[in-house]
Amino acid sequence: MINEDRHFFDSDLDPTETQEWVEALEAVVAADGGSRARHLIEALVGAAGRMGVDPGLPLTTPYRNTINPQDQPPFTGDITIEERLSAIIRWNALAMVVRANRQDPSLGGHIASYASAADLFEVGFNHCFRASINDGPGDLVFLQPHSAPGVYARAFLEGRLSESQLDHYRREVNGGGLSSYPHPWLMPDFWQFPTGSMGLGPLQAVYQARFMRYLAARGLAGDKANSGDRHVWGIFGDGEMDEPESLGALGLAAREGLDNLTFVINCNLQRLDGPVRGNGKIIQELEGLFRGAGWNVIKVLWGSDWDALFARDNEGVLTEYLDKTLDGDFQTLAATDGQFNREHFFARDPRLQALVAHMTDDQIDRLRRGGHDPIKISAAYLQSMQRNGRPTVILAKTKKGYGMGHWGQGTMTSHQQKKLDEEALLAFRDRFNLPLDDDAVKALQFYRPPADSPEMQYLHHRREQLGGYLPARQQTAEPIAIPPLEKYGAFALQATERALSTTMVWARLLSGLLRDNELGPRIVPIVADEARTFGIANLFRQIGIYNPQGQQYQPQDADSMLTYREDAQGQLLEEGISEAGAMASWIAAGTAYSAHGTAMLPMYIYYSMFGFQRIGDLIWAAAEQRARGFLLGATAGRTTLNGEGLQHQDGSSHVFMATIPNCRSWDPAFAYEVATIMDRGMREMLIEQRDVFYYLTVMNEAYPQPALPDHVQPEDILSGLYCYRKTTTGKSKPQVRLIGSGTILLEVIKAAEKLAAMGIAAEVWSATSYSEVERDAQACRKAGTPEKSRISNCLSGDIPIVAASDYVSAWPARMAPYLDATFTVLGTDDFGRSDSREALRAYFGVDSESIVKAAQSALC
Ligand SMILES: Cc1ncc(C[n+]2csc(CCOP(=O)(O)OP(=O)(O)O)c2C)c(N)n1
Ligand SMILES: [Mg+2]
Repeated sequence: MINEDRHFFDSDLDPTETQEWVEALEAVVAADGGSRARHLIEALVGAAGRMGVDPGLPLTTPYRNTINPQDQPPFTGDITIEERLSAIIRWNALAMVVRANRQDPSLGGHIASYASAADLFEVGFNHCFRASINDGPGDLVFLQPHSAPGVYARAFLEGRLSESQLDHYRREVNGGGLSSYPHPWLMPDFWQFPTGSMGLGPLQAVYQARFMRYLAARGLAGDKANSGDRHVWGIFGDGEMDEPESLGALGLAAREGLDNLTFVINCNLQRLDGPVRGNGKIIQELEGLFRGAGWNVIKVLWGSDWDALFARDNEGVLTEYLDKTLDGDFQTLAATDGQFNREHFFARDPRLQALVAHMTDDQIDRLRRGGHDPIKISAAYLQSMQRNGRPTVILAKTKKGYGMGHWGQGTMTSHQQKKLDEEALLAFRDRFNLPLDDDAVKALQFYRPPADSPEMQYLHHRREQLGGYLPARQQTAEPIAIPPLEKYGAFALQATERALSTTMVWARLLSGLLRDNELGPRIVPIVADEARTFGIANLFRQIGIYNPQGQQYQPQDADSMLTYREDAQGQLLEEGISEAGAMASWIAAGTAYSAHGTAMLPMYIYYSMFGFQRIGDLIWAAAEQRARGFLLGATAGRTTLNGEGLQHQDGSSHVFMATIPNCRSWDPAFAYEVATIMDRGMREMLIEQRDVFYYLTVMNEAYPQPALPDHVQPEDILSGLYCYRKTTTGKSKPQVRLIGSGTILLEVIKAAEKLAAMGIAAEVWSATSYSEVERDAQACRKAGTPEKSRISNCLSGDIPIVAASDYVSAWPARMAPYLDATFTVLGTDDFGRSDSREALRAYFGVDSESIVKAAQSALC
């Protein structure tokens, strides 16, 4: 019955009537053009809605180019020279990978991806990607990671990389080599954005475009006229779009009207293992997703040589067959020759066959997909740069391994093809008319045309017009003065009667810093819907929440001191429940010194469990991108955040963090420690311009804060380990050493007092950072001077040591290899659970009682 109903509704009740409507529309188009027709359709759709009829409009358009040939702007380049240049770059990229693997087959590398993307890259480099605008910063370009060989090959032509560097592709250990993928850490003056982990590039591109707008709105972008013109480009893969991060910020980009952003998706229909959507059409799927999210979509599917075919296809039969051909079949059509395409595609319908009857098999073979035609690509790129309030995605259809013949074009295994035999190399040379003799081809010689050749002059001229060469990375910016700690943080150095948590201490320090005229505006506080949790809701009113649309509604709490205030010049980034988005904002702000020439200081405060554990890969990318700033892991510690239970209680973030070489992590217990660490961090990042970032765990347990002890110097706190209290029993030498960090230091102090009451002399140490201590010990050991390490200076001898932590025991245990004494570690090694702090600390064995027992047994 249901099926019959469906059949009833799907069938055309009155084909004649339908035909009349279509003809009426055709008449409107003929008389008044497409925009009038569009107006009428919109009016009809609106009317249908009012009548309660769901118009059920598709989000996709036919499988054709979005830009009609008659609307295409004239191509402004020299197509012959550009095609010669891209052929040479293709060759050098291929030669680089194959040479590396001749030297050492384990090195790897990719040929097929860049082969498919070369024209997408080259049109960008020749026409769009600006290195600088009026001497100010230029566009930001995110490049597909495994197409890096093409970028190196271009830089070689430009004279920015030497033949020897090309020859050391993926050989970096002895210097002078080239990274596998875009790695700013390893090539700091070259690569800007690490895109090696699929999905992080698209996400970051959105937030960079957004941050550009944020800087401009706040008057921090330098010359405002330039900043309005800057653009963010990202060339990504169609397979990469499967990553949740790739699509996760589409809504934000549309909502905030980021028309300074273009995604170019190289739709070669394949990923590593096989087709992206064998049974479907990835381009149509992406079109629907992006259009639904509010983006402009420009499809670049067919090259110029298809224009004539479409023009003659009066019945729309070509479009119909392209529409119904699956990607899996398109892949086979890419992997085969003209004859096969004629027999298996065009022969499906006599009308199709007739369309190509005048063409030879070779001509059919050379029919280009849109993503291989610079003329079609540049039309799309130029259109995407027109500001219409929406971001743009360009869906470019290509062939994976384009030009690699049956050795790689469209083959299921093309992604990992990195060896080509001589026959394949010679065929590649012929396919792209490269000026190389057989011997040069077999020897995989790199080719650079003479400096005075038209190609080289053209190449340099184009880049000159676009403000210089790309990619290129700026490494420093103007330093920013840091106010003296006493000016904003004196309270933190004195004892407080009032109980304060370290989160509250941090918030107070932040408030003070925000008031500093020079540093204040450069701070970018970031939250992912937890400002109230961490007690910084006052910032809503104080500095405003950034929203490019300002606040068009009357907030419910307008009369409150803490009113929820959105503002077009707001300073706080409230990212909603998106830790990945918040982290991408943190990266944009933390690398603003490089990407925008304006140093900023991001402080992102979040539930500590949803940091390294949830978005660790983004933090890793931030590290390699040399981001500078503070990450605040709040409500940290497995027993300190007590009620929230297993999923929230963080006992491991410090262990993850310790694996990131330029992240300095801290687990402070007291206000003066927090203040000292913040002060040092800001100096290190903004004045000394060192590429480090700080991870600080801050807690929600409030207790009276002690004053900075007289015997403690800032260097002691910053070394990661210092003596907080000498023995209290009057004995000259301690019998046991107790170490604690974070709130557990208070349990350690209590334990020391209990031990003293038993007549046992205990020394109390605060470990502000086990990883700093361990890194120092490791460095001293490597340098052959272990006796100079902080550990040796503080903890040498055979006095038993007990360390207690709110983190897993692996965190303090980092010190174990460097200690001579008996070392007992108490940690929180288990799933978390809900209960009172006392109960949890007893359960995990990190309360004062457990510490006393551990000390007693260590003394036995
Ligand atoms: C997060 C992550 N997972 C897996 C990979 C390994 N990887 C690199 S490229 C690739 C396939 C990419 O396919 P696509 O995005 O379609 O790019 P194409 O090479 O086809 O242009 C994979 C799986 C990676 N780099 N990052
Ligand atoms: Mg692909």
